[in-house]
Amino acid sequence: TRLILATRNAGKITELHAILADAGLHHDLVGADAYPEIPDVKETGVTFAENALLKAHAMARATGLPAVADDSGLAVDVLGGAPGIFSARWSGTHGDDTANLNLLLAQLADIDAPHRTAHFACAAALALPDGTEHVVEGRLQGTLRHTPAGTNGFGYDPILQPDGYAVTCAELTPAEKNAISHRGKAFRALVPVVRELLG
Ligand code: ITT
Ligand code: NA
Repeated sequence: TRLILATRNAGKITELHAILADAGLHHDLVGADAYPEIPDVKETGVTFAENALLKAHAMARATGLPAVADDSGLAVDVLGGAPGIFSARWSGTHGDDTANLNLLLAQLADIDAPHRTAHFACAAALALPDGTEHVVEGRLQGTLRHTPAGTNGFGYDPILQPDGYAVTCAELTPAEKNAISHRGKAFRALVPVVRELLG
């Protein structure tokens, strides 16, 4: 059966294919770009979970097919959890990873090591056309570098160093990142629910 990945973020789609396949999910996974006629829903929620559910429900309703969505971001402790749900448009331009990362680094320029704690958060939502829903969250705790390092991954990966590691997420291989990431944790927790509801 078909399961829609209700996202247009290429970095997420790449990771989700690997995470879901490794978890043994054998559905026909199709990204939102396969449905160009369906408009993006407004992310009006105030939490990752609310926004992930909004995106999953909108896609399931519009297609009549089950859909999973990912809402995620970086929460910086010294900024009170920002950029949080605004991570994709922190610089003002939605999806400009380089501008978003550079603005955040500038805002943290005077903050030194002990206070550079942060985490990635991901809400993974499943919605069925009949309105059935489920959402789970995962986190990856770490600290923020002053200078980006590494070219793997996307978004803020070059500046987040996971706790217990001496490298950034962008210096991990995709498999290493997925094994510990917020997205890996959230979607691996969602898989049993997908199995139970979709078979
Ligand atoms: P969709 O809504 O279509 O899924 P989006 O990019 O707008 O795509 P979000 O609103 O969830 O998605 O924004 C997520 C942002 O958080 C993303 O642009 C990154 O900057 C950041 N982010 C999320 N997961 C990340 C990860 O694993 N590594 C680095 N940055 C991440
Ligand atoms: Na969002």
